Amino acid sequence: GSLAKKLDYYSQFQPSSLTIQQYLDFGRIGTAANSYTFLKNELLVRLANIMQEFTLLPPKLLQMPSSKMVSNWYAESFEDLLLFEASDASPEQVARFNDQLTVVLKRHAHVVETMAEGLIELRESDGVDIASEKGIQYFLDRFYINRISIRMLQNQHLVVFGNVLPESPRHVGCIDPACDVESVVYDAFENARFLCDRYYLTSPSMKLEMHNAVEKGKPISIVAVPSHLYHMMFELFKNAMRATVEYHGVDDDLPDIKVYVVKGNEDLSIKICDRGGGVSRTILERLYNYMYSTAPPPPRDGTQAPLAGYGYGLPLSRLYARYFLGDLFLVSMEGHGTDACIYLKAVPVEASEVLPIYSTSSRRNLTMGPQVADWSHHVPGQGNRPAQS
Ligand code: W6P
Repeated sequence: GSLAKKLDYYSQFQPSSLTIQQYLDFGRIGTAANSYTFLKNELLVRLANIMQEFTLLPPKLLQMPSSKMVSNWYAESFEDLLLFEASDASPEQVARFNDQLTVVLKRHAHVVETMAEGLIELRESDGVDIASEKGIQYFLDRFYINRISIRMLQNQHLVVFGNVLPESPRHVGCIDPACDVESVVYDAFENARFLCDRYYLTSPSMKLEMHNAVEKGKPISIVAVPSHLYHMMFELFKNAMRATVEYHGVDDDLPDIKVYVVKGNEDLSIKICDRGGGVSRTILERLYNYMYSTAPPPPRDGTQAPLAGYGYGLPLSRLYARYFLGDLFLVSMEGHGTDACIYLKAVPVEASEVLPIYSTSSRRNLTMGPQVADWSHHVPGQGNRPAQS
């Protein structure tokens, strides 16, 4: 139909990555009309690029009611935005567009939970082979980073040119041009600690060291989206606290969680070190795995949800870090503790959006069947496998 034609058309274009500096400049000196003209095209391009990949998911997953719901939301929003394709940038159109963006944002509010239900449905209905699991992991990383980027564009437009209020007068949209890293760290720590105390009746303390290697002795501030940084820190603190309390027991003295924040010329680095006993490398890999991390929601019978360990906290936190060319790593020593490292670009012109592009190579990554092993090792219980052609 005409929807499929438009999808084909818009998915031929690569999304335009913006740097955080460009977001900032546009928020300061851009006009509503220019923002509207850029956005109505760019949103269609970003939506089309990911909708094409959606169709390459394992058919079994696509048939699940939750996946169908999510896919329908994307189709509805794509069609809603197509209505503005040929319209001018008059104040009336811009106002209508802003109302439409508000509807779209709301429609997609629960995409992550709904996709997670789809995975549960899939697992319960039939189980997942390793090739499908790899395809799903590859897709969801791209799908969620695409979603982060689309919501960033929409929020930014609505705060700067619509009637959504900024968090503070200093903010440009959801960007803080002078984000005070120390206060975000304390904020995330205090809120994680509140949950930890409520759940375990105890919590570890934090030791924080700040090193500004660029402007020695000055507080560390960067251009950043504070809500993204908060999300990552809160998630890592919950995990570090849970490990610490569970490894040492509620009656023991708990070792501090040590946090280092360093600003260099290129990187802003944060390391969160716990002495919660660590995890083996086998388990560490699973922490980013959407399939493994998908547990049914905790019963609503008054039993408290555990502090951490369910849901998509870690894989999503890594996507928030990667979104503007940063990254998140976990380094663990089983029997001792875990270090979590976040790297962010300290220079706003270098912090560029990382966006999935629909192409033959993404198609291959999503649909390729199991590949013949090209590394040999012993698999317990299977002996050595016969050679395959
Ligand atoms: C752990 C497991 C983990 C994940 C993320 C952050 C900290 C920690 N500590 O033991």
